[in-house]
Amino acid sequence: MTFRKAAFFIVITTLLLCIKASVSFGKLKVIYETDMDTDVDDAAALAMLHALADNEEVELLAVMHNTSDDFGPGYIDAINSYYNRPDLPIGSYKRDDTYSRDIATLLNCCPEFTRPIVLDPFFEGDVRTRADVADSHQLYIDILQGVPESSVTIISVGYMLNLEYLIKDPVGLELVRRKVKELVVFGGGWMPQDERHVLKMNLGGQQINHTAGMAAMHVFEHWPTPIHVNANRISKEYYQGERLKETPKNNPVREAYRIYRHNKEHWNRHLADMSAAYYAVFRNRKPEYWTLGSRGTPRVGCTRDPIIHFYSIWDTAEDSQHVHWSVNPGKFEEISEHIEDLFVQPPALKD
Ligand SMILES: [Ca+2]
Repeated sequence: MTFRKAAFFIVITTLLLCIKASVSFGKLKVIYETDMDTDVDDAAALAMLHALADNEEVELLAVMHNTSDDFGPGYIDAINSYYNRPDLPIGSYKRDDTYSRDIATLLNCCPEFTRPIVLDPFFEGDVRTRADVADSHQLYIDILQGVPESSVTIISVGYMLNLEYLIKDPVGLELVRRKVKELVVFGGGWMPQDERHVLKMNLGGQQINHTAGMAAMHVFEHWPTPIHVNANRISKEYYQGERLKETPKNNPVREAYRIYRHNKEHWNRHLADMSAAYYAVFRNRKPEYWTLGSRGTPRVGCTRDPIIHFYSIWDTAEDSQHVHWSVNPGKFEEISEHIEDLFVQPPALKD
């Protein structure tokens, strides 16, 4: 190689490395908080985040499991392994006081998909139960200590128990204040009118899990950085999931939908948790997709009413850093199709 050619090669290589570094710098750093096994949208939302990571739009830092159900972490590991990220850190809530399976038992619904997939050697992964993964609290501390200021987005689509205990610890609270840019939540129903809404399932439901309801109450009152909570959801005619049938049988998300929807006429299911993950990634790049409501504080209240124990209410305050967001109904079709494109996207090839 001549000197001129070598110099040209070095310049081009340096340029490409700089471009790659700048793209990498722009990736959204995400920690995903899930009550895996309450519903299958948690699974598809995680698949979607893996696809977005494959597409260089997201950097997944960790997945945190936030209930006392044992097999959620093993199932999360099955998804991570399927997407060729078997070493992606997983943390879990470790106390034995808040089971999301309670609602399934109570309503005689919602087939359990985590246990059968974790125990089936056909699916990848070497984690079984909560005992095999880190305590979410310590994992949060370790991760947040190692990231730049105001760089992390937490997407919370389950109970808030991990987050509650994180910010009850002064060290954790200070790390969140410094390192967490925002908390994006699905589990709302917050609207600006002075009206109470029944607390939604992602946050524990109206009366199912008292510990989860109390956790949401604490987090919304004390979280030190901006919170973005949903006010609506993508309506039923745009539900997705049927195309998972086109994916390989060892795809644990496909299997979850097969188990969950086996006696239904199709596999389409709501896009609740996916919409929050989608909002977190595309809220700035696609502002026409969203409607932002008034600023204020999402609050969870508690009554002694024999029917409704927990409720949510939006406490409007223009100087608040928190906001509620809605998906633009005119974009339901476009967004729902893109969400499904992402969660059926084949995993990137291994290096
Ligand atoms: Ca959920």
